[in-house]
Amino acid sequence: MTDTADAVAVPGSEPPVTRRERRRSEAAARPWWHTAVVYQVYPRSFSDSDGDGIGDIPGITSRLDHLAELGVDVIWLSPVYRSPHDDNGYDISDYTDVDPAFGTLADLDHLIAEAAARDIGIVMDLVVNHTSDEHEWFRDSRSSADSAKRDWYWWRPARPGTTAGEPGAEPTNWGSFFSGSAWQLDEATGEYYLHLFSRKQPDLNWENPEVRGEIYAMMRWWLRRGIAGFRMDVINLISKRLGADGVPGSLADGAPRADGWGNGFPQYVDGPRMDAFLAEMHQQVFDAFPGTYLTVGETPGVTLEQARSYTDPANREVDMVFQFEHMGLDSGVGGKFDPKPLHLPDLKANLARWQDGLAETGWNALYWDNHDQPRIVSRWGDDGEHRVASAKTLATVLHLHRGTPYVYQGEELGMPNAGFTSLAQYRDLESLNYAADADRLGIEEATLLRGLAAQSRDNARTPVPWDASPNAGFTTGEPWIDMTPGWETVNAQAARADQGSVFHHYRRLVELRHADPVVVDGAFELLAPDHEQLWAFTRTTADAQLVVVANLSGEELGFAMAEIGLDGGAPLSEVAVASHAEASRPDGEGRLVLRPWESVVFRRAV
Ligand code: ISL
Repeated sequence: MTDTADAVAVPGSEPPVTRRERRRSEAAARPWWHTAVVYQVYPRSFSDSDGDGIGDIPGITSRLDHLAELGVDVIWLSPVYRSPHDDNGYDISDYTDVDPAFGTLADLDHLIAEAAARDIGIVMDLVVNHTSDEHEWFRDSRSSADSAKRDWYWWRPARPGTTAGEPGAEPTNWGSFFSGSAWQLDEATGEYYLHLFSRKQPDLNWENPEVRGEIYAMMRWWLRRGIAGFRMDVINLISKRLGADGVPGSLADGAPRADGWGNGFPQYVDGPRMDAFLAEMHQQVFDAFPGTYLTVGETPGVTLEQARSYTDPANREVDMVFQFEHMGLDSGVGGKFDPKPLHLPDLKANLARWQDGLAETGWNALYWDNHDQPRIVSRWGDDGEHRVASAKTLATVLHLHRGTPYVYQGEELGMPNAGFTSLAQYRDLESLNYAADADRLGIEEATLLRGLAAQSRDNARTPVPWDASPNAGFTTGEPWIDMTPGWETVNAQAARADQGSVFHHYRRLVELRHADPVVVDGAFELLAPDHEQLWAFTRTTADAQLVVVANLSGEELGFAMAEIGLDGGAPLSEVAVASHAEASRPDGEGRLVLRPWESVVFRRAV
C-alpha cells in the first residue's frame, strides 16, 4: 500500500496527510521520556572509589560504561546532598551541597558531564516533604517559638487537658512511617513537631509561601547545573490538613494500625492543596527553562484517579508517579513484615488496571524494585534454580507494559535478597525500629528475622557486585553493609561476558523499546486474567502487534493460543525478545509449551 492510498483526513491539516506521516509527527511530538529507560543509582552501595566502604560519586562516574552498555537514558540518583544519614540521605541538611561521604559538587558536575557524553541524563532526588533536623531552617525554627522560621515546620502544643511529654499528649495519635509517634516533643519550647518519617526528618510546612519559594529556587539552581529532572520523594504528602489557612479539618486522630498508633493517611495523603502546589512548582521551576524535564512523583497510597489527575499533561503537574498498590499485594495481616504468597492474577489485574486507567490520559512509571523494596527475583521469582530465567521473565513482563520502566541497580544482574540471618547485619532504620518494637508487639525473634529477610529495605541496599575480586570490586575497604552472598558468580563482569545473562536480557529490552514504537505506544490488552501461571498480553498499534507470553512458574506450561483468545491473525513466527536462547514457538495446531519461567515476545503485522 502506498502512502497516498493510506491517506486519512486530519482535521486542520491541508492537504490531508498520510497515516504514516501522522504517526511520524506524533512520534516527533512525543515527550522524550516516553521512550526512555531510567536506572536508579543508590550511591552508598554503587561503587566506592576511596576505600572508605561507602559508595561515592567518582565511583559512579567510573562505572558509567556499564550503564551505557545497558543502554539506559537516565540515571535517577538517590540523594547525595549533605546529610547526617539518619535515613541514608533522605534527611537533608543542605540542598545545594554534596555530602563529603559522596564527594564534592565538582565531582557531581563531572558526573553530569560524563553522563551527558554518553547521552545519559541525571535526575536528582527531590526530598522536600521534610528536611533533616540538622538543616539550618529547622535549627532556626526550633530555637524559639518566636523564630521567624517557626512556621516553616509543623509545631503544635500538647493535646488539650494533657501535659506535654506524657503518653497520649501527642497532638494526634498518628504513627510515623518508621514506627512510633509522628510527633516529637521539643523540650526547649514544650511543643511537638510533626515528622511523618524519623524524628530526624521534620515535615516542612508547604502552606508557608517562603518555604515554597526557597524550594523552587533550589530546584532552579539544580536545573542550571544541567540535570534532566527530579524524582520527588513522597510528594503527595506535602499538603496536610492541620488546620492551616483555608484548609478544613485539623488534628484528627486516625484509625488504629497494627502497631497501635493511628493511621493519619486521610489527613496528609493527597491533601487539598496538592494540585495547586504542583502546578505552582511547574510554573515556577520547569516553565522557567527551555526543554522538557522528567518529573516522577513518589506517591504512597495514590489512587488511580489521583494519579490520572497528577499526570494529565493538561494539569502541568508531574509526568508520572510511582504507585504502590502492587507492592502491597503480598503484605499479610501484620503489614509488610508479615508477608503472604503472591496470587499472580492479583498482580496481573493490578497492573492491567493501571494500564487501562492511564491509557488515554497520563502515563505509567513501571517498577519492581527500588531502594525501599526487596529484590524482585527473590520476591516473586525464583532465586534458586531458576534465578536467571525468572529474573528475565519478570523483566520482560514489566518492560512490555506501557510506561517508563525503572531499573534499580543490581536488578539487571538478577541480584537476590541480602540473605541476612542475624539482626546485627541490618542497617536500615525502618528495620531496626521495627525490631526494637517487636517485643512490645509480641513478635518472636524467628518470625521477626523471617519478616526482615523477606521485606527489609536492606535487601536492596547491599553493594553492587562488579567482579570476583575481594568485596566484588565494590570497595577496597570494609563495605558499610554486608555483601549479598554469591557475588563470586553473580557480578557485572561475569554478566557482561555472558550473552545469556540477565544483564544482556535487560540490554535487549532497552534496545527493543528504543527501536520499536509498539513497545512505547501499543494499546495494552491482558489475556487469560485468571490464569495462575501464565502472564499473557498484547500491545497493538495500527500496524503491528506484540504478543507477550510468560510462564511465571517453575513448571512447564502448555496451552493453546485459542484458549487465551489468540486464534487467528498473522502467525507468531518472529521473536522480538525471549528469555531462552531457543525460544519456544507454537506448533502447527497453535499449541505452545513454555519451559519453567520462560517468556517470549512475538511480533507480527496487523
Ligand atoms: O519503604 C517504605 C515502606 O517500607 C515506604 O513506606 C517508604 O518509606 C515510603 O515509600 C517513602 O519513601 C521515601 O521517603 C522516605 C525514605 O526513607 C525512602 O527511602 C524514600 O524512598 C523518607 O524520605
